[in-house]
Amino acid sequence: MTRPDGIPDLPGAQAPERATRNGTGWYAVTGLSAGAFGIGAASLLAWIVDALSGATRSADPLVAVGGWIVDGVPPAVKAAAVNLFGTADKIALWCGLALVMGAILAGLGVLAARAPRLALGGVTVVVAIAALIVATRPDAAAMSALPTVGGGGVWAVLLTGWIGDRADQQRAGTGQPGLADRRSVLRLAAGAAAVSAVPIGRGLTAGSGAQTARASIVLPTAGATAPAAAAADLGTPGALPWQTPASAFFRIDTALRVPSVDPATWSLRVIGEVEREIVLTWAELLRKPLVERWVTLACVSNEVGGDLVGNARWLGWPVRELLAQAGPRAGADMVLSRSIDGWTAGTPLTALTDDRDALLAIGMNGQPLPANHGFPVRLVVPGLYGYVSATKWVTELKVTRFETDQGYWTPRGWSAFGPVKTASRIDVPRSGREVRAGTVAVAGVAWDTGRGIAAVQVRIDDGPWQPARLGDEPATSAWRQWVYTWDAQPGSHTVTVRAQDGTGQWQTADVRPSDPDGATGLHTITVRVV
Ligand SMILES: Nc1nc2c(c(=O)[nH]1)N[C@H]1C(S)=C(S)[C@@H](COP(=O)(O)O)O[C@H]1N2
Ligand SMILES: [Mo]
Repeated sequence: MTRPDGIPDLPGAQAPERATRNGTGWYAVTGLSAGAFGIGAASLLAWIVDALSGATRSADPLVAVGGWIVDGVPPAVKAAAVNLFGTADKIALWCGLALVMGAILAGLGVLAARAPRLALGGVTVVVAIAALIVATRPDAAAMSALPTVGGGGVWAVLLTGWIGDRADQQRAGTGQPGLADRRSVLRLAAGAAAVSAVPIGRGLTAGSGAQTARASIVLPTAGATAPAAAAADLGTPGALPWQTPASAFFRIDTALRVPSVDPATWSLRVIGEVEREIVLTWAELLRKPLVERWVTLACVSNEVGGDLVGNARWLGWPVRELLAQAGPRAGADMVLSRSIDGWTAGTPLTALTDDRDALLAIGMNGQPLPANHGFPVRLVVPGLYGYVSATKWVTELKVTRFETDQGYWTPRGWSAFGPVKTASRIDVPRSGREVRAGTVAVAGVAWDTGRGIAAVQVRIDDGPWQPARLGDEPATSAWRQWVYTWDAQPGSHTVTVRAQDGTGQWQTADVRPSDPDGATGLHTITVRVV
């Protein structure tokens, strides 16, 4: 037998040399595949356990550890990650997790060859930590940690078995490194297939129950329909539509996998400082008098000029009615809404009981909510940023106090209160573009989802503020389109916009970051006129 480098390969005699040349790599690869099989086994078991306990996907150690990292990273790291990766931050997290885990699995493989007991100790520690994380996730069920422990067992058995075999062969001088290398590569490939097959299989069947349910839903018609909005869209070429299609609507949440909730088993509990606790089922909700409202949803993380904002027609039952049935006790000033995956928002009780029509929404633009926008039921509250109000996959409303409870983002450095700040944005022309001299339509949107928009003005360079023409405002909770006809002269120019809210207050020009309660400052673009 000849090795690739031409030196004859004498079995046995070569073993020590090969061990130093290839041994570490072999053990690392074997460690990786043993761990991969363990993870695959854990995910497979989790699939079963989740199905048995009716949970969404809480028992999967990868999902639990990923979610634990998302919840635990310091706000500064999180902000840096979002800045660096944008909405790909979830993919970045998976890649980072894969790298770290790969290093641990490979490292324990190498260790197993030298100190098997120590390696087994390491495996035990890793599995124990993972099991602890799984068991303490907000959506953990009684048996949630079992799959992790089972997968850990598979990992330990394969690791000791494979590495023990190899060590035995080497000692007996019968090791056939070439064959062993090929085998370990096959094992690695099989292991990788094991870990990826489970999430892929789960993804393919994921929420098939919820998806079938969604497809067969016929939304009830609203007793009160949303006002006509035909004149809200100015139709400026290149501008975004006034009504944002669900497919183009921004998505923000901490869910690494979109929860799949079957409406048949969904219910909403109203608990806490109430006269009567309430459990509302999907069938009951569908029979309530529903209303349809235009509401623009804005994210507190939206930068000046950013696109984390969208406008849709929401169908739902005013939360006010539900809370009236529960009867909040005197002294309560907050509702802590909780989603099926444990995420929470703290909303002022008044925002849910006043006449702004905060909705327990089941429809978006005439369709059942898409899964990633909260199917089957979410909150939509005019005037408040999503992080303090717009709970998707909502399953619980706890009537409480700001001094007792905090929503998810508050201990992470964001304000407990998040009223939407007046903002305006230029969408055409795009910043940095060249435009032809002459008549140029400058257009965009302005929003203040509480007070509405009364006026928008545009300024070219350091010139005077000029009024923009406004589209209709069917609801003060919706954004408003505007257009300004500019007689553009050749050269480089800046264009700035500002909006006035329904009370006559102009948007502030003070530049502040989105942290802790929403960015301020005026959106300015630069255009070259030729
Ligand atoms: N369950 C759950 N609901 C959530 C969040 C979340 O992380 N989990 N994020 C909130 C935030 S910060 C925003 S801005 C809105 C975004 O709603 P969208 O994804 O439908 O646009 O959802 C809110 N609801
Ligand atoms: Mo947000």
